[in-house]
Amino acid sequence: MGLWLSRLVGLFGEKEARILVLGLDNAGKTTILYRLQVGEVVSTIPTIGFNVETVTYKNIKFQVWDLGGQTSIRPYWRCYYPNTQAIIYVVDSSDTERISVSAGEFHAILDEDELKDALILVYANKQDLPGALDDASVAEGLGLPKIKSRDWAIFKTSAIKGEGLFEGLDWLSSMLKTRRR
Ligand SMILES: Nc1nc2c(ncn2[C@@H]2O[C@H](COP(=O)(O)OP(=O)(O)OP(=O)(O)O)[C@@H](O)[C@H]2O)c(=O)[nH]1
Ligand SMILES: [Mg+2]
Repeated sequence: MGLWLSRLVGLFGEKEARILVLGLDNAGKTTILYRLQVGEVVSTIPTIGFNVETVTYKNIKFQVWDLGGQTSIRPYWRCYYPNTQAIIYVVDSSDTERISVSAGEFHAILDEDELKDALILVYANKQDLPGALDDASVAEGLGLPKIKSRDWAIFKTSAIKGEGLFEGLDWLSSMLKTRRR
């Protein structure tokens, strides 16, 4: 497609965006992917490798990559970084013991040159569980308030109840629409 035509499609038609869903193992990434795609809770097993699905929302075709979060496979995340417009970083808000481990992985992502322009959407997931940290506490735990040079947002979610997920996509789609590509 010619450049002018692709710009025209970008203006009036469907826009596409490549999104990576990252976060520690058991955060709820795969559950979130299928909640967004089919609107249901699916039963999951730990992801070895990835799942990829297309979610069309607000006239944007999101190509959503859900990567496995176990320690031994986190080094492979970087293979998926090129051409990524946004990261959805998922935190198990009830896993208070590992919030600092999650923060470490999160900052490693922010430091990646290939992701320097990527939007950062954080899901403080598992809000339905007792003792879950709220969004302000998860933000604090990740060191989000100190980040001034990036576009970021945090949303409270429960993938099980289906809450908060599309509010996050609303933010992403409005941010993506203001960016020219
Ligand atoms: N209570 C509750 N459980 C959740 C929520 N989201 C996911 N889970 C559960 O958490 C467990 C792990 O979910 P997954 O979606 O497989 O986690 P993951 O982040 O994909 O894990 P890896 O593939 O190992 O990286 C499953 O038992 C889910 O049902 C939530 O919002 N609330
Ligand atoms: Mg998974």
